[in-house]
Amino acid sequence: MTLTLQKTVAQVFARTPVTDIHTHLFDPAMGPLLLWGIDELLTYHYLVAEVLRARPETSIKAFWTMPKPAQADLIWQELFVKRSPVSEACRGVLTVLQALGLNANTGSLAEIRAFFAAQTVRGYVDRVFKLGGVERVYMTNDPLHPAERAAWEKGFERDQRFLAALRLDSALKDWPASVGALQALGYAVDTSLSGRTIGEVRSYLDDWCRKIDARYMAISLAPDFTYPDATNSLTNLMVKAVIPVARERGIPVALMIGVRKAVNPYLGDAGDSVGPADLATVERLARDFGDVTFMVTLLARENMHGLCIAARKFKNIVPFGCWWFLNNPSLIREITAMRLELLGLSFIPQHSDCRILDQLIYKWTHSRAVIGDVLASKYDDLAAAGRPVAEADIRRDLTELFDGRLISQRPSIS
Ligand code: HDL
Ligand code: ZN
Repeated sequence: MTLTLQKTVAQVFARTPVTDIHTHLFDPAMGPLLLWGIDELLTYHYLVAEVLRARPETSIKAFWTMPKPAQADLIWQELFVKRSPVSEACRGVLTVLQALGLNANTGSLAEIRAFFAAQTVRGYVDRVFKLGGVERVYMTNDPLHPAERAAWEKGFERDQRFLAALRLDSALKDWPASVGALQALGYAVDTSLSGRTIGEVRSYLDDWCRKIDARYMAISLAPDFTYPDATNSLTNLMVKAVIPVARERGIPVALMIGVRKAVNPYLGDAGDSVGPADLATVERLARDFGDVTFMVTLLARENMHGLCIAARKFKNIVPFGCWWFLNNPSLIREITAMRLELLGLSFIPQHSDCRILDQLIYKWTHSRAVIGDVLASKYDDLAAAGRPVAEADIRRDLTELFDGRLISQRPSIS
């Protein structure tokens, strides 16, 4: 690869702001729901799993009873001081500190904590968005989460950089577990999926999509999620409530498939694992609901090629991101090359999945480096085939890949 081309792509990409279509961040007006700072960074559930591997004699229960700063101190000592922080989650913390001009070669977090104590959330949001080259992010919004619902019901002036996505896991995934919570919100659902219940679930979806201005609805699904399946409550709720509301509102449904929840329940958010999804289910949904856009991200590496093929068969499938356990340089490289080769530019290469604001800096710095490199190699191939790209082409392509436009596409049914 010619260095100038790789350098040119990197320079153009650095100046191309991204739309981050899946995060767990919150509008700063929603208060403590937005996590930021070194103690949150270090106690990210990825690093909790890693510190317990470094110190297997540590009782997981004892770890969770430690105050968060003490957890952070332990993680810093075990993963960053006593060992080389080679994991992607560790390297990410270093990238953030470096971007902020903070010294990571220290055994004490005191100076770093002092820096964060001196920040205001609004000023820090601006700084992180700038350092990460991020224009806007999509939140993961769950009205059944009491603290989040309280913020929405109290009302606040929206920061236009934080768009909403209605997350459906708590309302639908373990039906009828959520019936009480939905009833408490005034929706006359019952445990059966009677016509009235379906209608009330559709009202819940419609009411909250409107209230938060949801740009898509999302749900994570187990590997064995199947469609059709007349006997399965979740499948019926997806088909009879979620998809019709998505069609009426003209918004996509994001299917996030392959999560095996709480395989180690003691680990909390770090306790989920992975399994291969059924791609035929994704294809049948896209086939039967051709006028609805399905944003699809899968958790198993072995599903990545099949997802590209499914997207070639159905234009209303939009693969997005290298999700969670796939969000590592070696896999981002493999997946992005596969997608460019099979889908051209008709996919969304990445989302950050950030839970902590500061992570926008590292997740996008690391992803830009790898994705830019892969794209440059494809441009190299074009030059070798007599079709060199100009800087304007690179800027146009990167904007198309990262401005989130595919979320707004409206596929015709045939
Ligand atoms: O379900 C999801 O949206 C996942 O991204 C989970 O939140 C997961 O715990 C995570 O944070 N992955 O990065
Ligand atoms: Zn997520």
